[in-house]
Amino acid sequence: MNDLHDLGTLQDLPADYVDALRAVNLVPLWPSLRSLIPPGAARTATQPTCWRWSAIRPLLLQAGELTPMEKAERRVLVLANPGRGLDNLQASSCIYLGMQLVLPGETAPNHRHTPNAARIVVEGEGACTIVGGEKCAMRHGDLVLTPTGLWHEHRHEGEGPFIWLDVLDLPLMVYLDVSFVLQGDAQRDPRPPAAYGASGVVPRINGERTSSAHPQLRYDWQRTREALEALHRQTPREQLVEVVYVNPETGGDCLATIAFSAMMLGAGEEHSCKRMSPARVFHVIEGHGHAQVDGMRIDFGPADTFCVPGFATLELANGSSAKPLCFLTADESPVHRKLGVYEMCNG
Ligand code: 1HN
Repeated sequence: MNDLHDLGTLQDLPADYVDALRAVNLVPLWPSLRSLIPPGAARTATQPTCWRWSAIRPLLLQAGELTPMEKAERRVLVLANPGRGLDNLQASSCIYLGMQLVLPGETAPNHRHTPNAARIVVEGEGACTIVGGEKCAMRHGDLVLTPTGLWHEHRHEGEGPFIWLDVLDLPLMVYLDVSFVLQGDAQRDPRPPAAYGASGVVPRINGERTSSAHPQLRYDWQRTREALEALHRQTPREQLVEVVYVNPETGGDCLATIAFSAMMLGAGEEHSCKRMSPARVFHVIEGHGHAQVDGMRIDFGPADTFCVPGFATLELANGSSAKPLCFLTADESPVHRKLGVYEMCNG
């Protein structure tokens, strides 16, 4: 059924015919058809890639010496996938990754933009992100959301460098021609989070429940880790221990385009993961081990980040016989689901 004819190339046509077409902005489909819809399986330019913390950290600290915040607005080194062209600043088709540095006393100015963003805290103490007037503390392993359209700025009131991993749907927004930013004045008198900070409760003001499209912006790593540990205790060894970051009001993905999860592999555990269509990014919160991504071995340790292309085979192994291995992951599944392709690709 998938035995299709070779459709040839543009060179099979007379050059003056192709020129006549192009002169009136026409192009024949058939020479491109097989690469546009390859028979049987999709293709991706995304390559399995690992970005090592030991390589990133010194270069990022150097950026802190070379480039003041006023010259950068956001002082970031982008984790670019070589298969997609480094200058395209893409980890995968929809996901952008960057490691951002804020130094003590610095502020990354207030702005809002169409791309959805999230931060995973890697190193440091005493910084915060103010998102939509809410002051979100940032501690190691926390996930802090900056959904589309919300004002956000970063402040570092502690000591030493502060570093986090930015995860954005920027490539998608750029592709859709909707990527833009608005600058704003600093947000005054930010309030602490009032909803879902601890117990799943939300404020009621004058008898009415408050409502927000994104009721929870900060997900505390220590609480997530406790949930993973509890789940690990009650899960059979062959089953992967994973929790998904949800919007607590809807139960849906916490951002519209990128899904986030946390994973724990107990001491000595290994897992073969299901092949999935969405590309996926893994960031190591604690522990070390290795992955086989389409047969390519990636060794990783704390704060390393690696990317698994869509449809790739994936095996994960904890390299420690004593300690757990924990990841935060980000993947493109919300886009695949909304486009209706998820079922056909992963059925
Ligand atoms: C952005 O707004 C931030 O707010 C970080 O920290 C990285 C990359 C591209 C476009 C906007 C931030 C970004 C970004």
